[in-house]
Amino acid sequence: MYAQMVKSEATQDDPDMLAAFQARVDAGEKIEPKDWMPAGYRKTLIRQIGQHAHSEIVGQLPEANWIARAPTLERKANLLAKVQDEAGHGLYLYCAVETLGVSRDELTEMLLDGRMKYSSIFNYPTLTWADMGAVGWLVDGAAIMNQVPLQRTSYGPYARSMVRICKEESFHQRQGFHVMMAMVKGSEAQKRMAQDALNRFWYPALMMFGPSDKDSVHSEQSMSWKIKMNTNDELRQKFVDETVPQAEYLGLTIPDEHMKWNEDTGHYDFTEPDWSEFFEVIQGNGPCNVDRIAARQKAWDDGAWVREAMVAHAEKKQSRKSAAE
Ligand code: FAQ
Repeated sequence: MYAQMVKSEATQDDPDMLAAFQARVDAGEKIEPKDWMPAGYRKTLIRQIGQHAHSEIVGQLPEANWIARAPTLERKANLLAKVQDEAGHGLYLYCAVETLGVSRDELTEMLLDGRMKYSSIFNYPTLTWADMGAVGWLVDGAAIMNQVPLQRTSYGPYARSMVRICKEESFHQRQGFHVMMAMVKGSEAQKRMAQDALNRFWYPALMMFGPSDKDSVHSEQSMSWKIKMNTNDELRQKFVDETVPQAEYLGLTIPDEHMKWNEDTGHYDFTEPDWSEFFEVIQGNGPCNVDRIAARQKAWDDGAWVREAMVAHAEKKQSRKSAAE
């Protein structure tokens, strides 16, 4: 269905229609599901929103790892609620992407056979309880930095889904920071765990914003269509500028000896992540890629009977309705 739709739009991408579409985007109008859109716009949205939805769902796995081992009942309830929120975010985003003519089943199949990606960050393991603090503080912190501007993105269903997601992600970020505060005020061993979590998650968090602008394939077109509102490097810099003082407040050290406030630019100078590691991770060679996809594959296989039962029920209902007419 999706392939047919893109093909028919490609033949319609005449210059006048493209210019009229661009004028609507430039004027800040929202594009809605039934509006005409260039095939490339639809394709880019499906890629980005679908990848975002998969990230929310796969992103539950590193945290689910700690639900049964949370140190107190309160921490356990908070973590459980956070993981449930991520499931909700995945569902809003799958609904948003389905308005573009691709089904959730197709999206899942594309994730499982490697045609679609999910965020690089979720291919790193969560080794200690302090990682639950670091994930909330840094990973949700980076997610918000990227997603707040997306509330103004040009595609209506995506922009609207971002509103609630951002509110919930802000809460998650604070919850993570609160875990870090408790760790740094605890014993020496707890403080060391917090520093170790920051050391391991700092560069993977910076990678969440995507490759540096010179290597970003999609940014230019996505920004002109207002699918993206900022470049990857702009958001990464903003994240660094906001996070360094938070680390100082916690009494932790960012693992970057070149991190320095630059009076001239009004920003922190920092060391770029190791981009070869990033490209390895997004090609499937990170520490947890195999486990993450295996977990999603198992969930998909285990759910097959539910999907079959729902189809059988719908067919039965339809045949009863037809017989009564
Ligand atoms: N991971 O040309 P660009 C969360 C790929 S939500 C994997 O710059 P673009 C909540 C990119 O797809 C986190 N792949 O790409 C949570 C492209 O490859 P392709 C997810 C990446 O799309 C918290 C290639 O590299 N958020 O964490 C990544 O213009 C805690 C070239 O890159 C979103 O998805 C990456 N990090 O910019 C859940 C936000 N970066 O597809 C649980 C929406 C790049 O051509 C617990 N997405 N690639 O094969 C975006 O804003 C954009 O898609 C970017 C990438 C900025 C991620």
